[in-house]
Amino acid sequence: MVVKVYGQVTAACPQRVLLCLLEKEIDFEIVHIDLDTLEQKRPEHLLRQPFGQVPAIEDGDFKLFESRAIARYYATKYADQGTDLLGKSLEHRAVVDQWADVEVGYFNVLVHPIVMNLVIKPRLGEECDLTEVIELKVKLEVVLDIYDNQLASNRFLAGDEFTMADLTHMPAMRYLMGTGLNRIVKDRVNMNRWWEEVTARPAWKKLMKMAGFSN
Ligand SMILES: N[C@@H](CCC(=O)N[C@@H](CS)C(=O)NCC(=O)O)C(=O)O
Repeated sequence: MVVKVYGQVTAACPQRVLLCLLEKEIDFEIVHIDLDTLEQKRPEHLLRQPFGQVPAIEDGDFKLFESRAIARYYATKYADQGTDLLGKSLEHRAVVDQWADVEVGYFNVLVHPIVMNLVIKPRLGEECDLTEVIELKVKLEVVLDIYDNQLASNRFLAGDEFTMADLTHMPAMRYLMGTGLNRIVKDRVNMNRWWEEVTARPAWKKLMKMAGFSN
């Protein structure tokens, strides 16, 4: 059964799902939901994602929304196929979950409004709140210091292997790297080394090609 992913391939949250499917070598089909024309708010899409956002998936009769829940579902369902994203022991899985939760609680809460201000609002002709961006950047630097410290003694966020902890950060991180704030990653030696390594992965390269991005 081919997984149907409803979303826009250039948007960060659908990319989290697509990257997981690519790492897991799962066949999928993208059903384009056009964010520019607010297709995500139409009644037929609200049946798939009641909050009017992307992504959502359909896999036979099974339907699911929320990019992180979808990614975890496929990482678990196809645990023995493609890249193991979950961790090899109960403790390793707990550490993977810990860093994946850090993405939601400490990283995305700062990066999402930064990207909204610096990338999305200008695209929509809306004004960017630079004061807010400066405040968020200060807070993000503190978070990235902790990441850099973690990556000083770990090849990846949750240890020696690439896992969901790394994957889940990548789409929003790419948007951040496309802004004028990218030095906050590049100037942190371990983070920069990590970013170069994770973006060299074949699944990421495939995703970038699908999205029409250079990297
Ligand atoms: N927590 C949701 C967030 C979904 C989300 O923010 N999607 C964005 C694209 S990355 C979206 O649909 N934006 C258009 C909108 O909010 O109308 C998830 O991870 O799936």
